[in-house]
Amino acid sequence: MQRIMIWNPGRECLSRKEYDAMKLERLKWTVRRAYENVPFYREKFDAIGLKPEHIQTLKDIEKIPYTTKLDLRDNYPFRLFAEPMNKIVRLHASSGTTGKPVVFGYTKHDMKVWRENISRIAAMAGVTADDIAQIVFGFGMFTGGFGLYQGLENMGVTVVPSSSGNSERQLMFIEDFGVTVIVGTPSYVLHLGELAEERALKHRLRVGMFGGEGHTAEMRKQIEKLWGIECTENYGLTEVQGPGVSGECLEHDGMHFNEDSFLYEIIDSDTLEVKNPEEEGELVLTTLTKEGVPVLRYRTKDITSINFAPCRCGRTSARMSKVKGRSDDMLIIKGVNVFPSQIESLLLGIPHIGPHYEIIVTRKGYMDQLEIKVELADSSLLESYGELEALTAKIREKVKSNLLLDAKITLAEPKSLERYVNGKAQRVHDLRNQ
Ligand code: DLL
Repeated sequence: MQRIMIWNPGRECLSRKEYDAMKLERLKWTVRRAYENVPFYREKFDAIGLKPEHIQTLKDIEKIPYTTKLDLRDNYPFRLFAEPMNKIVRLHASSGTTGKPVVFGYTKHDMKVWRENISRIAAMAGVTADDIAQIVFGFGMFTGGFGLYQGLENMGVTVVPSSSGNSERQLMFIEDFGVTVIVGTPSYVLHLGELAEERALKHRLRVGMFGGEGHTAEMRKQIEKLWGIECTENYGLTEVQGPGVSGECLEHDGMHFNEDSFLYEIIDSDTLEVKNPEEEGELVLTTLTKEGVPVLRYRTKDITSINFAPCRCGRTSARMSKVKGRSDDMLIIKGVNVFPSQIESLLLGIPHIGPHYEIIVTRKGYMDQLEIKVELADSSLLESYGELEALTAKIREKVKSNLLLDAKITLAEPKSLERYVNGKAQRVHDLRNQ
């Protein structure tokens, strides 16, 4: 078996006690800086009579109010910065499509930590300096492209920063450069895999590092089959850094947190109470080293749970489970709670249909209507009306028996449903409030 390196054993293999001590010290530092340098936090603290010195244990974090996306937006562009602009070396912005984005600044030290965090997750995926990695995440204000690039380069990996789009060129590089690692959103890598198969592309890819969006086990199987690679997944968000918050090792049993950089909590999205982190709930993150924009108790809306058991890979850092969905992605259709990932799981098990779909929810009078547009895997079925009917009925039945919802199923021609923003697939269209 290939020997996989742990990038920084001194940080990835601590005892729980050592992690907690380090986290407390860093939390105190972060809280004090946020209070002293960011009026938004000072006002929030003052409103409830909270002072930085009231944070004496990790549990004391519960005294601090949550921070939401709206809070961040209200402080556009730089009001959350804890350092003057001459200490900021990079700006990134969240990828919201409407209204003002949220802007984040990184100091030189923040960039160093970020590079380190990415190097760790890449090593988890089995990437080494011998690899050639093609990054098909968008490069720009999105943190995906630049975030992964700097950490891979830091390891000595040969980086091909091809960014997203222009699929034919992507395939040419993969083949001609002997690329061994592909880094991008799972939906885009799947799309490239379909094109590669059509062209019988010869390649040396062996590892996929995915992130920026979730993917189901079924989708992973399809990608592995198409490319013949081992898939790993990474999690992160612009609000606390970008990619590098957590990453999956080759044991494939959750994503290891960079615990020295981020403090995690799990809360109930409705009652806002802190839960046992091993139970499923909304992830709340606090930065522990961030100088540019420290963030306290940010509600990510991502639904996950934490596993503290040491991993077979040798790391002891806690792992988060695959993100089940976002609490604000959860659709309530005719009273039934549905995560898009549940629909994806159902669809990907059905032969003849491709991995691309759209979920459209509308309202007629008081009644919710669910439509699922599903792309056919190939055009051969288009010639037989009977087969199309049978396939539609099959999908409808599967949705009905699993989700107890009657959906209108529309089959779409192959390759008619692709839409990406920063390489992330846009799949859910909830039109009920329009
Ligand atoms: O997507 C950062 C990133 C880039 C992570 C590349 C990993 C790789 P944002 O654009 O701010 O940042 O989007 C963050 O994307 O709150 C999740 O809802 C979702 N997300 C990111 N990674 C995963 C994942 C980047 N592995 C938002 N599984 C997060 C599920 C993910 N959802």
